[in-house]
Amino acid sequence: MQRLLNHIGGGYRASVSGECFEKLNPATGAPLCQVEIALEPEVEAAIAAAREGQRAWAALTGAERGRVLMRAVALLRARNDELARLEVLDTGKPLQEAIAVDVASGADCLEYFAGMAATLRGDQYPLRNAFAYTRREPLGICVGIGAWNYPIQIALWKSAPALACGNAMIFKPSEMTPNTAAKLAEIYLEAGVPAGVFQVLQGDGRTGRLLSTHPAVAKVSVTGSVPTGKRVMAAAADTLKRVTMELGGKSALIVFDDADIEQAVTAALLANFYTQGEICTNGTRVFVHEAVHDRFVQRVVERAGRLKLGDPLDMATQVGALISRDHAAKVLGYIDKGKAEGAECVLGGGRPDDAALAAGNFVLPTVFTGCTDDMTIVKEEIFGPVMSVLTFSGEEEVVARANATPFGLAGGVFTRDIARGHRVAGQLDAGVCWINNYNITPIEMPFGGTKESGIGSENSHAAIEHYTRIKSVYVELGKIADPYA
Ligand code: TXE
Repeated sequence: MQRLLNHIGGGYRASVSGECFEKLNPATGAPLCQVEIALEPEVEAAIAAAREGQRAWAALTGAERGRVLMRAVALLRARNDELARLEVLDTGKPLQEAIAVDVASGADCLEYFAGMAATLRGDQYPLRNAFAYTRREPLGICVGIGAWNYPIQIALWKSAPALACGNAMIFKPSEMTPNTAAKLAEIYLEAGVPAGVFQVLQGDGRTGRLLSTHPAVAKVSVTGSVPTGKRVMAAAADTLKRVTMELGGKSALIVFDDADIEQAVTAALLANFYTQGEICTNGTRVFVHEAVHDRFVQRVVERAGRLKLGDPLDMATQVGALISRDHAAKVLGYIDKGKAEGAECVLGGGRPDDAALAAGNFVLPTVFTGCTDDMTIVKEEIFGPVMSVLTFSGEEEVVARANATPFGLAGGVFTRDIARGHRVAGQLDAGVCWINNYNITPIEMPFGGTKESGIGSENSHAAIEHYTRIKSVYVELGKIADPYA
């Protein structure tokens, strides 16, 4: 079986301990590869290589860095389908999604920041007999810690702005999805990014912890669960590292009685069943105005019931396998809780009974109606294909209920009333809101959560702030005002 090594200093290196774990295919349960775990010696080697690589990388002009990164964009696009297949083997998501979105959106992100590299600049401040200017400087060594739902996209959302700004990045993919980040390291090298500037350390929480406590690391950007985010932030506090946290959510999708119901149904399907529901921004609390509830539910059930679940490598498949056996068991546990707490399961509600899928981590698209705010399925992040439908009658009421959660990642509002759309979006306690759409994350738009869903924004100009520091330089043009004269 293939053994995946850490990618350090421009190549694959065997680890000192040789400790490894087995990565399974979520759709079949079959072993995919052995993965070596990076521990102290590998972390130290990566830090040393990053120091050296970053010096050379930061010495280039932004335009020069951008040119190199553009070559990586071309390589990513040329290898789109091959990388998408690898992503499907790791994640269990449908190939049609991985081909259309995962690698392509990552490449778009890299293209955006490669273009921006040449535009980085400081400001100038006129003063009395003096002036000051600012330099926008890279932070040095940044660490990216990834989740398993969008592995290569996450690796690119973090590394693209980091590298464009002249930093080095050590990236630790989720132990569930080790493969595409390693390919990205190869692609960056082939494009001409110096050795040490983008490295991949494989491993679990131990590797992540070693990286997020290392004194040479200036910044840690994590995508993962809320508990992990809190642990990393605490670990990073000791050396006052900067942090960006992209964590979980339990977002509200609000459908008013004047909405285009068919559009709202499409959005609700995207917000709950795309990538088997394993998306942090998902609108899993679907608040539907009581006047349109029955029509909405009828169409959701009709359309969700037609979604094709099956082998993720089949281009016709629309719902794939969940990431792991444990995770599928957790999602099924939530479904059981929903039933036990009195919600009505109107679609799905278990595993498919197709014997060909028995070895994979498949869960049927599931819809609950009659949900109330205090139910476990309405309060906790499930991270699977489970939609909870709630009813409401008034705007103020629904905004208050939508905000009654410790999470603050995203929200959606469907209405034909322009003023109400903006008013509700303005009142939602969330980092990202969509009016008459859901889960669309163009690279030009800042992305990130508030409350326990996160800190800082990825993408857009906002990411540049997170991967650079400002240095002020004061320039005297006259004589020093001397208090001792
Ligand atoms: O996340 P973890 P997992 C949510 C979702 C899911 C849950 C668990 O609810 O069910 O998180 O997913 C690394 N120091 N999201 O297990 O455990 C770890 O190795 C440093 C939301 O993947 O948080 C992995 O690389 N790093 C999310 C990464 O952190 C540590 C997408 C995330 O792992 C660490 C996926 C430590 N102490 C899951 N402990 C989203 N926001 O999109 C773990 N890690």
